[in-house]
Amino acid sequence: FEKGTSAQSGWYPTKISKETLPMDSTELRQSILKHLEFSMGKDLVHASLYDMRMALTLAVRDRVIEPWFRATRATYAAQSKRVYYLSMEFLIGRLLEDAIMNVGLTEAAHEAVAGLGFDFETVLADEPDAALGNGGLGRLAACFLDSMSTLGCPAYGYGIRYEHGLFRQSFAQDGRQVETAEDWLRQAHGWEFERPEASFRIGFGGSVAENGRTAIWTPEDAVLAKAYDTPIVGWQGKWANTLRLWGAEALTAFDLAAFNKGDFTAAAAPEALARTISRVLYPDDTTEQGKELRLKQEFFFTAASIRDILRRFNAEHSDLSGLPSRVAIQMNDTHPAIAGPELVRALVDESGMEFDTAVETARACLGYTNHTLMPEALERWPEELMSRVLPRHMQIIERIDESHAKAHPKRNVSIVENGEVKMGELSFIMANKVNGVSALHTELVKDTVFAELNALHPGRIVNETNGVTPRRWIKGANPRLSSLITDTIGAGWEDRLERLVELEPAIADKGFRNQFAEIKARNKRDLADWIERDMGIAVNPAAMFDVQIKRFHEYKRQHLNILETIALWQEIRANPGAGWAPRVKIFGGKAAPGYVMAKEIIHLINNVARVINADTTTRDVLTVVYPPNYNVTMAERLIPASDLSEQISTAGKEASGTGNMKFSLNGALTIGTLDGANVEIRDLVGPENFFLFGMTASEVVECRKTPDHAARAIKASNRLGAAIEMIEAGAFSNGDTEMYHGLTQNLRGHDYFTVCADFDSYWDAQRRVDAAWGDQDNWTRMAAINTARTGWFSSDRTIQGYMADVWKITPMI
Ligand code: B1N
Repeated sequence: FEKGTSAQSGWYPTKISKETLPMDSTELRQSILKHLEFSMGKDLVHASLYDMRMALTLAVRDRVIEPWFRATRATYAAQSKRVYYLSMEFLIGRLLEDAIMNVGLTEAAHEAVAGLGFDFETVLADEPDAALGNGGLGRLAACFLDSMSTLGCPAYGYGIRYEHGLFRQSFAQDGRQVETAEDWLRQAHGWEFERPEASFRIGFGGSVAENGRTAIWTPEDAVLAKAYDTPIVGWQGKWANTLRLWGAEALTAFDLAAFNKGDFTAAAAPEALARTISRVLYPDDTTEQGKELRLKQEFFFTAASIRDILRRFNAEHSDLSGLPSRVAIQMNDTHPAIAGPELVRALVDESGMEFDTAVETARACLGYTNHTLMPEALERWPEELMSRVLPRHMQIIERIDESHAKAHPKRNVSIVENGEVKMGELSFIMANKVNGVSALHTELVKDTVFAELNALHPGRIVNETNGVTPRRWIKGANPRLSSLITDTIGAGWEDRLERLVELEPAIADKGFRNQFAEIKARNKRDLADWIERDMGIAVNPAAMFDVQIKRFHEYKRQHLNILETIALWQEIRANPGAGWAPRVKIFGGKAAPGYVMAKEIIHLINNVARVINADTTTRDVLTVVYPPNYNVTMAERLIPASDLSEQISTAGKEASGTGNMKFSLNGALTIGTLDGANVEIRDLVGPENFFLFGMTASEVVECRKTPDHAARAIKASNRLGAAIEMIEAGAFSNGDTEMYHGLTQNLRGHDYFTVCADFDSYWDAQRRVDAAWGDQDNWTRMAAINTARTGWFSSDRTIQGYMADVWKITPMI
């Protein structure tokens, strides 16, 4: 490294080493062969697909080491502030293709692998998805890692190395969701480095002894948190950060005395018990399970991360009052909210800092992102549980609560209430910035859940609208569109996505539109082939691909979509010659295993698909497909081939959405409500290029005040009434009239998510979609405008916002 000229840091890694120079395929081939032989212990003749994939992974990983070390050294030399992104979930998917792309080895790798007799795509497809997340929140964390590395923001992601990621979904039982354990770590994980030296003892339970100003916590049980590091390289390999995931192990792996007595089960018990902490990802999304194990998981990874952060700080500095100028800790929702009390505990009990100073110091380091307003998702822990599992932390929480109440005697806000610890309030009070994830969501955060706290701490709440990484979601997932973009506006848009506006003048050109349309058509043919191969369903690639992919939840209203599908089917049957726009309705997504209503909706969709797809009179114009086990890789396949993006949540319920952004960027038009980031998408693409329907957030609140809003809507809409009656009559359940009773009763009665009240508006918007589809060239124009105007949704822009407003960090490159 040489001292460079970077204005902020005084350090800049100017020297480009041999390792970062472009590599040719011969060199990469040598490296693959070396790893086949010395890492996998195979020669080429005997190499399996797995061997080849691992050898390629290790050869590519070698290329990531240099930027990784360089980034670490530059950060250290500049004594730069670092971001610590604490998240229960990192939904990173596959890593190989992304890394190859980021270090500029796509052509070389293709050539080298083909030259060794393997199909490149097949090798890439052999990598299992790292499904360490449920949905948007976890995928956002993964996009942020990519952007922080691309922007040269010194950062660590901290989370849990779950042995089993999100469950695998099948529809094996007559279209019902069946969950099986996912096993991504059965094979070696080629990207990670085990770090036994970075291990911490994490305690639970026990007792607290007062000792003057400080206290001594003596836990009853403890497990070992061991670090596993994965380098995350940014665009063009200029910078790499670390994703550090913690695995739980027993302190003493094995009870030899029990073993020697022949009790083999008892001998293995300590290890088995400890490991449960990092065994499974909770399959919740926006609903919380009040499980002791979940609380332990949260404390486990948060405490290990805080210790790691303090160890790194103490190795470089001696005065803990300087912590906030070196450390920015971001809490991804309330799951790591115990970071506040744990940091205070470390500062007070282990370093002798005065309590109030410790609280101030911790607050100056902490940021909190809120991702949902759903009341059931705002974490609350029974005081009894918290006191039992984390007795010292409970004391600290009470003291924070008391001093906050004392400072604001007139206001009625507390962290501990009715025997529960409210983690949202704790996070808010312990953070110097609290952010929402879209403009609308941030306003609702200010006006609803945190209205009182917002009044006490004006300016603490800021908005950082979500974004997605264009490297994975355009460059990697849609290479054809990427080439057209490069041909049209030149290279270098991948990390300057606002440049997509430069496409706009070209859209007036018929030749450009034809190319844009042809790319979509080819992506759709690829998807149609996959659907045929995978599910045995033949779909018409010229039909409109109408796609709703996301977790299943009543607020996301997949049932609104399937009701409209039923009504449409009936209308087509009644009027077959009316020139219907042919559609393929595609669904994808998982439901939390305990979420009965969401699973009923999944079951209904599969049964509706079975019945409609068997109708020869409508087959040419309407098909319903629902491939099982939706994940990141499936999203990469579906999004570039989509024409219509379904973003139809009840207004006020979807905090942001990020799939919505991926669709627009890839040239799909949106049918959607004024919810989450849909609002900002519509503002950017223009109302004429967006199919809006439904009530606004405040209209929904008003509507609910009329207790019979659903009954009235059903009465007013023959189509809706008929669709519900068909379900009730057993049309999709082989005559069983009881099967969907829970669902239809809910619609007719409570209908909290206002499916019925929004139905007619949705139907009308769908017919506007049909009409627009009739003019294919104009559809293409609108689709291209969506691509050109949504560059703002790059997660690079989002991260720049966090760096400026929340973390106060300047980039290192
Ligand atoms: O976070 C995404 C948003 O784009 C989505 O709108 C939002 O629904 C999602 C408990 C959650 N909010 N809350 C969760 C996940 C797991 C869990 O155990 C809650 N996920 C979201 C990114 O901002």
